Amino acid sequence: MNNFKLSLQNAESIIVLPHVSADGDAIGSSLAMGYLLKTLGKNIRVVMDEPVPDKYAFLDIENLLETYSIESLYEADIYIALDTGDIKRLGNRQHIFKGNSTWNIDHHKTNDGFATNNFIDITASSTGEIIYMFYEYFNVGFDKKAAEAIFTAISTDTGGLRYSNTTPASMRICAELLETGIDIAEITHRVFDMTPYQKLLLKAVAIENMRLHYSGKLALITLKNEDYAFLMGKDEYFDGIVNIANNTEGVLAGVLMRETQSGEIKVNMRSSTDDIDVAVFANLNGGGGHIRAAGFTSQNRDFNQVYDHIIDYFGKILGNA
Ligand SMILES: [Mn+2]
Repeated sequence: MNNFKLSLQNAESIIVLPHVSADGDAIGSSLAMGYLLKTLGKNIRVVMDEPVPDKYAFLDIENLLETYSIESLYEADIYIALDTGDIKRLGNRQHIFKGNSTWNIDHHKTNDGFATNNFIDITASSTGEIIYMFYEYFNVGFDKKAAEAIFTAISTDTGGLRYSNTTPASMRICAELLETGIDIAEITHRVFDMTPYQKLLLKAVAIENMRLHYSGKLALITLKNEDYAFLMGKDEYFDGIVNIANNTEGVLAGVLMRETQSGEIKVNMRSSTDDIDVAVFANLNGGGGHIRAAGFTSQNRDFNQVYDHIIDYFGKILGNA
């Protein structure tokens, strides 16, 4: 953190970059970092790969979030990638992230240290939790908007302080954030409960297309383009769909594989036991993640090839599980 402080001394303009398909941790931690750096007198831009998902728009009180455009210039003294395990997760913005003053602040164990400065804390539940520590380090107090952003970040990655990555520290930090008077019932309702109708339809299709394999230990949801044409590009609705598979009783590994409009196959995986490390399979395929949550994108294989690959792989690891 001292190095970060040093590099800020010579910097005026800073661009913050959350990962593609930004979730609550990516957006919450980016906004909180943005607010912190603004308080420290810096010029801040937070550049997303895609439009802000509706469900997180309430966090952007200062209209700090902008969507990447190929026509725009992105010159800054420092570039900070947040919650981003590898450079590919910056999507269309990979070329922005350049120069000698790039920072990679993250909590993913698979993070490959792609920046000139890397601050990785794999004991943190979320990147939001790391940003909280930056506030402490710079001795900047929390206002409500910063507290809401960090709470959303921690809450997203810990499933509302319920997942195994929840630590006593996560809970203490959330208690501190609660002191600012944030409305956690409202945030929780927006982040976890409220469902747009189209997402409900997507869930229905996902359940219909789910098949169990290996005596019900693997649940695999397959979706082709035509199965979800009604979403009309609202890719953010895929957030959490894989959990339908993994939350089915008896399932040890849940997988969602879907075709995208550009012809790629996206694979999301969840495991319900630390004995099955889905990050291994993700890494083998050029992706990344955690033991219980990982994924990859396959560019040059067709749907059936990826399907067979998944079935074969999980057959080997679930055969004796
Ligand atoms: Mn995260």
